[in-house]
Amino acid sequence: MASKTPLPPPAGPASRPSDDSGDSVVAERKTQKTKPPQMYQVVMLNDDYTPMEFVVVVIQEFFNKDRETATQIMLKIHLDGKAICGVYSRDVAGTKVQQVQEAARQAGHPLQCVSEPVE
Ligand code: TYC
Repeated sequence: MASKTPLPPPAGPASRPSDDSGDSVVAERKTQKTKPPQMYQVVMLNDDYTPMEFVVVVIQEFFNKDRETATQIMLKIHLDGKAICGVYSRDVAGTKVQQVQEAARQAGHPLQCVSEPVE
């Protein structure tokens, strides 16, 4: 078979009618469709009985802070009555609260923390 039927020229922009005739209309969305998820801050509360050292260790362990940062947060709670330990999605914030409450319960301290929507 020496003779072959020549292939048709490749279809491309030049051989095809343009998709955009110039009079098409594109609807632009005015507002963002999806909002960023609501975030939750975990706030730790002061009390008169939980040892400072225990609070520092809890903040280091469950909120991934170094010892110096954890100490500063603990002192802020002690002086101001409360402080934010971290900001997370709702599920993660809820888990942090449970972890802190369980650690405090096991150790016999009244340490409390709560999760609340940011803003
Ligand atoms: N106020 C406590 C004390 O004097 C220390 C403390 C700090 C307790 C922070 C709770 O979230 C807390 N021993």
